[in-house]
Amino acid sequence: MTRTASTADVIVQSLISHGVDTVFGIPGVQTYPLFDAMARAGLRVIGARHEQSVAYMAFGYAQATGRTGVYSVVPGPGFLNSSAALISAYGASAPVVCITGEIPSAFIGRGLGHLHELPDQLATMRSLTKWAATVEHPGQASELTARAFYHARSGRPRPTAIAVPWDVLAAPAGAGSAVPPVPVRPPELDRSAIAEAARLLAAAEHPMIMVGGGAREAAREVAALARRLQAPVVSFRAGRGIVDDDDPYGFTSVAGFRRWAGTDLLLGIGSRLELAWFRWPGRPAGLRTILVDIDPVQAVRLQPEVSIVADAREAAAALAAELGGRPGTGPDRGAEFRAIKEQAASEFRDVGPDLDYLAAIRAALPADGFFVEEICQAGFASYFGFPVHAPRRFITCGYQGTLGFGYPTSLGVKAAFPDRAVVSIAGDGGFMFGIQELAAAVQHDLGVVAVVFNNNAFGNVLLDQKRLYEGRDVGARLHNPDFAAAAEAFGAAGYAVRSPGELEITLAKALAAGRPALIEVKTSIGDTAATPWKYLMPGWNSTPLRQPRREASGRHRAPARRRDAQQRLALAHHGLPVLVPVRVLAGDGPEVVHQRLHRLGHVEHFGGAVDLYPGPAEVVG
Ligand SMILES: Cc1ncc(C[n+]2csc(CCOP(=O)(O)OP(=O)(O)O)c2C)c(N)n1
Ligand SMILES: [Mg+2]
Repeated sequence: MTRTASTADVIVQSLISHGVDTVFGIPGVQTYPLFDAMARAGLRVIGARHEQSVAYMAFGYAQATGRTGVYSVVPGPGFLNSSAALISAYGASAPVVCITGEIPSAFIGRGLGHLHELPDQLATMRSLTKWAATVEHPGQASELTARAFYHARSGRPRPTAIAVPWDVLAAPAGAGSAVPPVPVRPPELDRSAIAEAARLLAAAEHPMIMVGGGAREAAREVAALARRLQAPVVSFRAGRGIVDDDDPYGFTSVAGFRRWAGTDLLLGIGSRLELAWFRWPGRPAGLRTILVDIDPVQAVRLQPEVSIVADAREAAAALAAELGGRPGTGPDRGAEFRAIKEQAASEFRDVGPDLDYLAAIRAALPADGFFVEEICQAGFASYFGFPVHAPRRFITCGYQGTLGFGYPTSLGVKAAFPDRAVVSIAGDGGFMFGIQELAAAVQHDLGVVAVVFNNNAFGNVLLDQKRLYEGRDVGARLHNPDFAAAAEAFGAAGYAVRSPGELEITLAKALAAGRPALIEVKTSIGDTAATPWKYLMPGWNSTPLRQPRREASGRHRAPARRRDAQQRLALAHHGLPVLVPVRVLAGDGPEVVHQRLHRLGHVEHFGGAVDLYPGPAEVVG
């Protein structure tokens, strides 16, 4: 009997025509036809034990390969479970396509309470992605799938999503024509902008290049440009490895900051320039700025002197070619840069044992292996303390800083590169967000080695609380399982170590075995000699959060409290983890407050007072 192709078959054929070889997913009744179609078509399906994990796996797959990662989940709660990963992929500019279900067409928007109904799922999808659509009819399936892939990759890569109502997914698709993949083309190079940028670059004495995830495909061109300009190439997270850390021109953020005050021109390539605009206090006087970014909106936000909206590789190559016709390279600064890097490395030694553990991982992990960071003490230190030798080898969550992303993300990396070593690090807190995926790792033979730094605490939070609240802490101490025994219970290899030397030996052994493994590093909160934050946020120490002053007279208390609130708001604006409700008397009225604050996160009338929960707010008066 010949089977009539359904909407699900059309979507699967479209996935295959877009080069998809793996879909991460958890099936449910609304998506049965899709999973059955994938099975019949021979697509590899990798499952997990929570929807957030399949989305993180797709994210890891995309970050490691540069190709589009695909995942599928049921609508409503299944989609929402994946949302933290989806918004992390958005933050990291990763091409990820989500294929979810939807309640039957006849129920959409009516609030009748169908299984997994969200009041407006499409609106929710749109708020977490660059582009989203509902496939309302089988005839739209091929085109909307092609659009999802196109938008995920065109311009600035970002996640997209399609939802297919239950009835539509199973419906016969008829003989509609398949829409082939639409090639993604970079914007035309603006030659006059290149010439203008080259003119500024040729005149600069101390230029600095700053790269982000958008420059990962331009490693060779960026390295050539760096030598032509005798400029350091600074990266913070996603840009790590674009220039090898062993290369004198490859700078971490800590080395970059040492050079910042003397910089006269900043050339950003595929970077949000988070360091220069947000983390490093102040700017060198007279700094000239050039920004190469495929996303034109970045230029609106950063207001560079010259904006080049372009593919990073094309623009870097064009800049080097344009500079070729101008007076030559200045004196070789290789030795000078190497000295700056050495000074920076000795400066951040005070971060303590985490650096020794990172060095142990580096020693055991081959240069082509992958390191997946996490939101933990060792993870923060790894931004500058873990040497990276090629782009896409340091897998980061980027600005979302989503606790728990690391381990499931690393499984997606391993699914893409089964023959390469993959190490995922995490704290005890973050790892427990995804510990159940040890089961998926064993089931799908994904031999990631997880290194879990166990200090029995949400250590980052606990350290902050102690510093900010007179030594008090709340909600940050943790009880944990015996991690090695838990790993063994899942069928993975489990180890526990107490020193960097032991970690190096054990990690080498676990990587050689190739099986899923967990190595618990038994540490304690007191082992954190110095916070890595002073290197990630060099202004941090110079603007400590003042405790409210205890003053004798009530007359002085109010202004002190207001100054403190303003200081907290300013810190919140700089992205520091401060969230303090500011209570304004009802008599003030929201207008008065609006005059003082830019862009309020949220204004709420409650019980006669107005509570302001500052989002990215700025105190202007
Ligand atoms: C999704 C999410 N929830 C909460 C946080 C806030 N947060 C940041 S670090 C942290 C604690 C991390 O603890 P752990 O993983 O044990 O690492 P440690 O700091 O102890 O090294 C928390 C709760 C976050 N960044 N992301
Ligand atoms: Mg911890």
